Amino acid sequence: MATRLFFCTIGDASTSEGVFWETVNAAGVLQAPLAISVWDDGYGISVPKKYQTTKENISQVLGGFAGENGLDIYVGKAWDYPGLCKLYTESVAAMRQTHRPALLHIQEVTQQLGHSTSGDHRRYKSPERLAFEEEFDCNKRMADWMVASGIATEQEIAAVKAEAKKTATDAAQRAFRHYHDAVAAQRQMLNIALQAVCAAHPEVSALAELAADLEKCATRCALNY
Ligand SMILES: Cc1ncc(C[n+]2csc(CCOP(=O)(O)OP(=O)(O)O)c2C)c(N)n1
Ligand SMILES: [Mg+2]
Repeated sequence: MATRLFFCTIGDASTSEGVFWETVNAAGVLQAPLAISVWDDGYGISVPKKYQTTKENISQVLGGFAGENGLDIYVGKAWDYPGLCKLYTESVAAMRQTHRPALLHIQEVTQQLGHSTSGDHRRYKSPERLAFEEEFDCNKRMADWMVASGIATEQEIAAVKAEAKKTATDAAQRAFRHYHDAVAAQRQMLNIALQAVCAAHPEVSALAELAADLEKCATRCALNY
């Protein structure tokens, strides 16, 4: 019986890459107790899975690997927290008995903003999909479950959210200030050098224009700070 299991995770679109298939195949051949979770949000960055995954369904196309001497395939919904607890408890228990690898295809993962904070998923998701993500927001659903099962109160959830927001906002401001302070220091050095050159060559009007531009830029940055 396997005493140790191994867990790895990957996004749905990343399953298109060769290393995923090599891993799935090797885990099956070696009967390595590897639990592979695929977080399926239906997109690879902004590209929908109809351009990424055959049949738009990774667990379905992996069907040929299923069963004895292969791997066990489980499907769950990302927003269904109690369902996931059950799925993982059962699949892990089975893995300890069979020593078979498992693929856990977790569907309907929702995103807060898109692939990263530098993008905006409103650019590429339909209004219907955005409405679905609002309603089935995994964090919201988990909070609802915590309240319903008495793990936390609405107030406690609100406090956690407020604290998380403050932590993120403070960190963003610190990073912004750090960046701007570094730019301002460089600008000041440039200004000192430029003033010296202007004083040495008052006849070159382009230098004075450059100094004026730099001044304007500094004022604009200070206003935006
Ligand atoms: C080996 C490798 N190939 C390509 C990329 C470029 N890349 C970054 S994210 C991404 C798509 C990821 O999609 P998915 O796995 O579904 O994650 P999601 O964007 O949904 O979080 C790709 C192709 C990379 N980072 N590494
Ligand atoms: Mg994805």
